[in-house]
Amino acid sequence: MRVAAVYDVHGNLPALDAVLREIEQESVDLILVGGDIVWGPFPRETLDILLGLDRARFIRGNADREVATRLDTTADGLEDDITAAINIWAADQLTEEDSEWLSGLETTFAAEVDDLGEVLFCHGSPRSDEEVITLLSPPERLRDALRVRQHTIVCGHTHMQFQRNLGNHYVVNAGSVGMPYEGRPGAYWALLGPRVDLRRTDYNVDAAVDAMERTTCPHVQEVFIDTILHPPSAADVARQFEAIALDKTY
Ligand SMILES: [Mn+2]
Repeated sequence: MRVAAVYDVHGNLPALDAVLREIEQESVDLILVGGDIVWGPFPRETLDILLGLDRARFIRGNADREVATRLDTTADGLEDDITAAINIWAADQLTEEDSEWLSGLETTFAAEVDDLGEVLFCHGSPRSDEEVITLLSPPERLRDALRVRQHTIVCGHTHMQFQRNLGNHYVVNAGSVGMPYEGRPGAYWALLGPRVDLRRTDYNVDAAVDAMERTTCPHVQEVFIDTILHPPSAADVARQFEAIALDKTY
């Protein structure tokens, strides 16, 4: 099987459209949507496009869970007003049914991929939709997290592409379609089978910015527009995530 891994779209419809057009040129058997679908400026349209695909399978990201449960700052563990405002706004764009569907998604998915064998797809790590795996993660921190039978694990969540050995596993980060931390604009995803092919698709970022400005999404400028125009570098973000991960348990 040949799988397109489409992660962390974050409601960036123009970026998703460009990636899906490119996927049409490849003969893929499955589009694996790796979570963090709706937390972004076009939740409704993004979900509709993805639900209309045949051959798509979905796993849930932390942001989908937070939108679906309308997580705000009155809940434990969320202190960030901006995230909360976007959670509530995105939830308001969806139906009750959509939220139930998002909440009920599985958190991992396994598929037999050409030449790679059985590959495990997850959002953060196999055991948590929030655990970070980055370019810089030390293998010891992830020893327990990666205790699964599959050799190859595909993740996302940290919005940076890589492929690296971690302990006895080969870990691929598919990158982010809608909100990459790659130092360079574009829509990032991965094609698996027979090789691991980390892909970057160009799209019209200026047109996407114009469309985002016309939404009522709160904090759209600082959270989404600034990020897609001027993505931070993977190395800088990896250092920040690794510092935070030192104090967390999953
Ligand atoms: Mn995430």
